Amino acid sequence: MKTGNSTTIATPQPVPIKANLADHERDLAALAERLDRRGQIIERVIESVRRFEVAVPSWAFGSGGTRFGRFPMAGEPRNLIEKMEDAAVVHRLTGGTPRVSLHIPWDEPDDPAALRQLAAEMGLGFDAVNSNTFQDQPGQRLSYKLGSFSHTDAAVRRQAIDHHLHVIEVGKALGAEAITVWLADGSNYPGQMSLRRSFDRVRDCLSEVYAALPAGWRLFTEHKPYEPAFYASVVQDWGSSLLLAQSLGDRAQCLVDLGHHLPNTNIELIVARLLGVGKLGGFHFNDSKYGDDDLTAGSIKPYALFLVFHELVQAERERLPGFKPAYMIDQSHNIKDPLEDMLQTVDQLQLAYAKAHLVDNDVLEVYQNSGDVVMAERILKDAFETDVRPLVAEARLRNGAALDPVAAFRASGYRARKVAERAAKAGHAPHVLNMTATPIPRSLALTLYGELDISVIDTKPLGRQPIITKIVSPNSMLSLIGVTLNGISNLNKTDSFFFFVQPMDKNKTVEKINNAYFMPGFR
Ligand code: LRH
Ligand code: MN
Repeated sequence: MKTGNSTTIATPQPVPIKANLADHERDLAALAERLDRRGQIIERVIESVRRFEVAVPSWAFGSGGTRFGRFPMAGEPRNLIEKMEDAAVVHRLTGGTPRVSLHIPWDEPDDPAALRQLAAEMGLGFDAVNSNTFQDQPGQRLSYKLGSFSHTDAAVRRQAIDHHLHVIEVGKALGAEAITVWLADGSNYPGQMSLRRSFDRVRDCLSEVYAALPAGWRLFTEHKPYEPAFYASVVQDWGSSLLLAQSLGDRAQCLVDLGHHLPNTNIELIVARLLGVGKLGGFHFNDSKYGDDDLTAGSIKPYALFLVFHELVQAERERLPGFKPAYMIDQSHNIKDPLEDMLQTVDQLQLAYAKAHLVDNDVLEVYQNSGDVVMAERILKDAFETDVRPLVAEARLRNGAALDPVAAFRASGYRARKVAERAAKAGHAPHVLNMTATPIPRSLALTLYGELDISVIDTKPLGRQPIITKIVSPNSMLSLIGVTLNGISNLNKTDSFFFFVQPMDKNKTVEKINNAYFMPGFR
């Protein structure tokens, strides 16, 4: 590439990402030495990261989309089994995603017990199941257009409750132990819905679902400020979610979807509040710049993600009573390969979790109590700005996973294989590809019969007329023969030829009757 002063600058070539053990060991040793100087034991953090687990969402292995469009990707999964295959790859490469969170009916298994068996063979289990009363399913009797649990029509509420009871039954058969309830219920215009009675109806319906929870199960309420409701969402914020969870009972807790907060909301503060009252049930990890963008976790606000994990790791270390958060991912992959996006996400969560384990909470407390604002902040920043990638890679390695999951995924050729395999399964992939320059009967016959003898025609037939190619189904073979014979009987003019092409029988020779050429084996 030429620049003004004619020095040539090489065009940067994409460097294949590869992780090698020697570099890793050197980086790990350097980090261990550095942490040791800070009085921190790297082994303890590595072991914590090895135990860190997050569930992957069944609905995020295909290309997501927005209301403006979806860009399907070749090789994406087209059914639940293929989604499980992809989920197994994420666990294989990150060592930290042993469970899948299913969305019902989007990913409802025909045979939950069989799926549970198959998943177990893949080293997978199931986390919270998700209900769906934000869409009307084909054949559904009553619409959720104006709400589900908040609907003014008791029959609609009944229908929604029955759906949740069904989701619990499916979850039970899969070995799940929780149900996540996100309701799209709300209004677009002031006056459309009673703000208090709609909430009361939701609470009453939820209490019926709560009463049906199997032993040991939890119910997570998920709040969201807007979309699809654009004036008031019934469960709009963490306060509404907490009110519901508190009204239902001990096994009802709040799920925090990071994307369900208005810009600049202090989410770690909400996490601390819910932890403080034992009502933090779980997470839907993702990231966002504006709304519920469902972007890769840690891609936009990595420090905010770290601060959320700082609250969680403190609670973990303090063995806070009832602290058993269900870590789950909820993303929609519109432009990245969904699998690469998921691998990046898990890596980001492992990194944020590791960094939170580097916070010296005792020293932090000293600075907080002494009002040393700068040093208190530095304790967090030191942890956040520590490059823990070698430590996290080591934890994955010890779990039998990849140093660099995205590099390993690319090197595996998994996606290319799935492109071929899944296209073939969908009957899109040709079994035999016949490339022919000229659409002449011979290549047509070759295509039809799949005969792959190579023969070269280098001379054009004399007096070559336009060729009309017709495809006739075997059923009309007889009428074709009729036409043929007619043709033959009229073939007395010297300049016209009739070719009857059929599978070549090597032991027979070509027969010529009048100007009709019969490939052997016809008569
Ligand atoms: C709603 C939500 C909810 C899911 C859905 C796929 O925005 O976060 O958790 O049911 O996404
Ligand atoms: Mn969510």
